[in-house]
Amino acid sequence: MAVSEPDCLFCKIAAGKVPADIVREGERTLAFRDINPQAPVHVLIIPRDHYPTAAAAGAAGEGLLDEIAREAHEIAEAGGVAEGGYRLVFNTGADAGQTVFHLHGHVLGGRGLEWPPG
Ligand code: IU
Repeated sequence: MAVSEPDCLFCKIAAGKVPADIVREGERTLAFRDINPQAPVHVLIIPRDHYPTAAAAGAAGEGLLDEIAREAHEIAEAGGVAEGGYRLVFNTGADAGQTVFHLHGHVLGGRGLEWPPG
């Protein structure tokens, strides 16, 4: 598994080469505000290493998805939406709406979120 992909936007954000509104920095992860927010709280959590999807990160067996889930809850608490509820989403594949193929968990909260999603 490549640690970094030269043409990957989120690898560039992780390396500090492209600016982002960073809310949290971990040793293995980085969280920043989505540039096109879909809810009052909309933060993306990415691994610093390049995994194209949640499935790829899960298969690597390094506990990254667990870490992202923990961080999502801390971000939700900091954003005041943990008690009311929030959504942690991994769009996986083009049909699911994934447009950036560097794993990212969306943390969405602060408004009523409908189900089923569009
Ligand atoms: P998706 O699950 O791959 O569709 O999510 C990609 C997200 O990345 C989407 O919500 C975009 O608004 C967001 N994003 C961003 O925050 N900054 C960028 O420079 C780009 C996309 I390109």
